[in-house]
Amino acid sequence: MNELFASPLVLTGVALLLVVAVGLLLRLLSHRHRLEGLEDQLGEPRELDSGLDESGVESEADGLVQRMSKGLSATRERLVLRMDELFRGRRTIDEALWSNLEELLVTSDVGIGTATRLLEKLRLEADRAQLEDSTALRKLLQDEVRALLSARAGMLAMEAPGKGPTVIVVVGVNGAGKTTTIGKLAARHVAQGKKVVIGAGDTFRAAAIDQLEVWSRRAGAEVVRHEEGSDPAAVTFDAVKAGVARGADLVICDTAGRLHTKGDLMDELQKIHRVAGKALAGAPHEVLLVLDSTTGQNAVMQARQFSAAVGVTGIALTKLDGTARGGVILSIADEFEIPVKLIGIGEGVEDLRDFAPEIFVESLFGSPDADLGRGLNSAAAAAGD
Ligand SMILES: Nc1nc2c(ncn2[C@@H]2O[C@H](COP(=O)(O)OP(=O)(O)OP(=O)(O)O)[C@@H](O)[C@H]2O)c(=O)[nH]1
Ligand SMILES: [Mg+2]
Repeated sequence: MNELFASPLVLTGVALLLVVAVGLLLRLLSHRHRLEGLEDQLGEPRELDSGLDESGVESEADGLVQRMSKGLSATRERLVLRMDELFRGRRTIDEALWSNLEELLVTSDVGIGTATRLLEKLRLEADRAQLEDSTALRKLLQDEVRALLSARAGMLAMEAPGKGPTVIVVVGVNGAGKTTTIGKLAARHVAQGKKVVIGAGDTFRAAAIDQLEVWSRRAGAEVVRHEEGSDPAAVTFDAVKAGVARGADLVICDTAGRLHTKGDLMDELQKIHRVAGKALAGAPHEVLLVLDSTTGQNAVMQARQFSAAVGVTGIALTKLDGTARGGVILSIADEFEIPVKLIGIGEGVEDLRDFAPEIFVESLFGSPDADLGRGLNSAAAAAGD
């Protein structure tokens, strides 16, 4: 009797084990397959030049300004070349010129409030200096833009070596470029000899976790991941703890692309923030808001909503390449006291830059004589100083 019971039981047990084993194997294979597919999409990995020499200074100023200049060409066309057209047809400064200039700034995504403030300052300056020639006005505008952006530039807050990892939580709406920026940032720090742990806190989609894992592999960073659908705050907690335990220099936490209009999603970000602080006192050291510059004034609205919900400490402005809407950076600098720390100028691993207003303005405007070649060289020299 016992034997009769035992054998079907044993058989069922073995069958169940086999099913579980095959299931696990299939899952593993499909995971690998998905990662390989993603790697193919991302293309061949490229060697990363950190862009810094031994003393941490940008070593390739020439290349940098040229890349920036190329990346900003659409914004330059919309903003600066149209402005030059305006000035070319009108040597003297009159009311029509002011009003055309305002229209030009507003249609270049500078935003009406910022455009008005900028032009008011410019008028005062022009009156004070008794300017009559529109070319001098161009130079003045360039100086004002430089001053505005310089007031809002900043570097990522990195903890001193030996003080435990710097923790960065990266937030932003769907598709803004969070994961890509994390990948680039991780690669840059690994290239500088730092140990980097990445927390896959966007748990809403398995593909998001995989995408981050591919970037991490490329970058040479470690990834902490949970199952799809798990609690993002728990991933963040584990990633920060892992960073501390493994002696990492940097822990970067991804979050899901959130609909900024939904309050409960912002609650979740606040929870992630709190939990990071529980895992390591003082964390997160940065809350980096990623904004997509191609969305123009929408990016300004996102900055408003995210900074009201979580203490945003820095902005990464992505996709400045190939968009004519880069003028939005002026709005962001004007309306918020949050520094722009990083800019994205392409999809490649090396296409992330610290925001350097001097180089940015030079790349955008060229030299005051509209001699781009000379402008590029002088910016390169300045960056090499
Ligand atoms: N041209 C350009 N494309 C970029 C840049 N940064 C990101 N992208 C692209 O923008 C798309 C979205 O980037 P992701 O990093 O996946 O955005 P995300 O914010 O993580 O999106 P979700 O995970 O959906 O919330 C990808 O196709 C990136 O390659 C940039 O600086 N320039
Ligand atoms: Mg993502």
